[in-house]
Amino acid sequence: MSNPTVVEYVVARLADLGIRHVFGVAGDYSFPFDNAIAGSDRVSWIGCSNELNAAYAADGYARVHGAAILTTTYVVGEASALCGVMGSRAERLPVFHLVGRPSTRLARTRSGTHHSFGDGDTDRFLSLSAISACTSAFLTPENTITEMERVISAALSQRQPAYITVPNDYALMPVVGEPIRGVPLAKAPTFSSEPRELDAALQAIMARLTKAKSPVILPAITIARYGLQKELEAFLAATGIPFATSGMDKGVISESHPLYLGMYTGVVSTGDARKIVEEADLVLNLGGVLFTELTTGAFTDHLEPSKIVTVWPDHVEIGALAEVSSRGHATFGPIHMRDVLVALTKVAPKFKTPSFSRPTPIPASGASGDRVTNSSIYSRIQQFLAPNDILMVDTITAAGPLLNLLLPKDAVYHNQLVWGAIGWGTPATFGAAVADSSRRVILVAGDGGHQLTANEIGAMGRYGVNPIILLFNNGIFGIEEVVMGNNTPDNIRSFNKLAPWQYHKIPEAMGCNWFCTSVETNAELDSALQKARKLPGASYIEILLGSKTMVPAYTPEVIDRMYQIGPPKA
Ligand SMILES: Cc1ncc(C[n+]2csc(CCOP(=O)(O)OP(=O)(O)O)c2C)c(N)n1
Ligand SMILES: [Mg+2]
Repeated sequence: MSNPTVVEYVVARLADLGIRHVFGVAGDYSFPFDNAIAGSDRVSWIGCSNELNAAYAADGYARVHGAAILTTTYVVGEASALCGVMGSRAERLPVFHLVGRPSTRLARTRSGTHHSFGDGDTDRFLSLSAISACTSAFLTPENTITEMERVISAALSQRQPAYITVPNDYALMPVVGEPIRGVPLAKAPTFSSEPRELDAALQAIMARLTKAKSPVILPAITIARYGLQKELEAFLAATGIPFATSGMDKGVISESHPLYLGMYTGVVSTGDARKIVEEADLVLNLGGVLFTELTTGAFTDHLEPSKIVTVWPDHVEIGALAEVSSRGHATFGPIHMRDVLVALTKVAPKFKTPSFSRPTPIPASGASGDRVTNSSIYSRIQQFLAPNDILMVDTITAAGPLLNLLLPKDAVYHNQLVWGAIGWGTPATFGAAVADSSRRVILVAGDGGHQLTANEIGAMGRYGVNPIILLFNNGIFGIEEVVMGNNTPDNIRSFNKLAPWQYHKIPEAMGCNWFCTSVETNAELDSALQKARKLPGASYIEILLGSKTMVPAYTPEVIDRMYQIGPPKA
């Protein structure tokens, strides 16, 4: 039998990982990829409304499924997808971005083509897509087999996107060499720890652990990205060390875990997390928590660097650099964090878990007949969440307070706290729902963000997914007024006002046969939520907040800490 073509091989090799869907928008330079996908019985084509949405949908799919495929067309498609792909890079999600390009003959003769500046330079934008990913490959029939192994390994090692492009003519030629049949994602090889580095790192960590009296763990979301939740749970069981999460890492393992302290986010931490974390004599940062203004309550965290040991996905860093720098080994690597977790679980001492009060759910608030308020909605979302739910929260006002939710058993929480592009949530919800139809995906979206990407609802109806969408209609870019210090609803800046859409009518206009409603009172919200939970199909609940229901603006001190614009204070 003759070898598959380059595009057939790429699709088959990625399907070996267990990826079953491809999100994209078709286009002539990508027809070879489009046809190979449509012609494959191992993956299904999922057509999105635009490439940005497709990238966000692939991001959502990768969060739930482990990896995703995105395909767009040359320049105009791939450029639209960039913000989404870069978001996946920031949030550590392996998305394989497949793009076709003009044939080598067109490139060689520098013929002017469409999707260009008309100057015959077919590679002008190549580097843009390449740098949005952690690795890239320009395929030829000769290099496809080896290049695919390299980019798959790099993307899975870093849990970040890979950009794969091929000229139209090469795309349809058979690959040269012996095709490789890959293994599913969970078994796919990434990189190996260097044994002596691993040993040295373990010794350094054990030297700290055996001296520690009150250690604490901050697990990062990368633990979930690398599929290491079971390994983390085994480590927790072996050591009895309690853990807290930052906003970016919320729900990395179940919040019903008995060692869960709550959120550690500086002054806005929950439960006893702040006290226990800041009084700990050793902080094990497992997976590399990112300390940004949004994960630390505007930099109000207080962690003495010398107390921190960070197990990054690919290396280990011992906090007090000075202590080991005399030997020149403050960091160790390459080391796979799985190897550290597994090895430490066998040798780490068992600690007496400190007593702490369990984090509590958001308390009930808001009488039935009253108009909804931000806090009455948060308390109802708390009541509404069920075990195993997938909650997606876009970058909106609610994104801060909803970190206080106590997630039911095995419910997970997704946001985009580092990348923070509004509008991500709607297509990402679509992708998550495609990835796992057995779980309920619930989206919390703001009207402003929704106006960027709401057209993906059409695809949700087309492919029959059943999310529950909670749309916060306050008529404005509310959070922007909050971070600008505005407490006066009559004084909204023109650039933060929105066109007054009738959101709950969107699904019907986009061909969806959903339960759609708009609610103004707590009682209406309660009954809409109950109905949505019972219905097997999708629901869309528009919550009419009105632009007068502003949440308290940030104080000048918080704004100053976040943005640090004026001269530093003495
Ligand atoms: C792609 C993108 N554009 C602009 C911004 C700046 N931005 C951050 S939050 C926000 C407002 C979000 O408004 P909405 O979704 O209505 O939620 P609300 O703040 O009203 O709760 C904007 C415009 C952004 N983060 N991302
Ligand atoms: Mg809004």
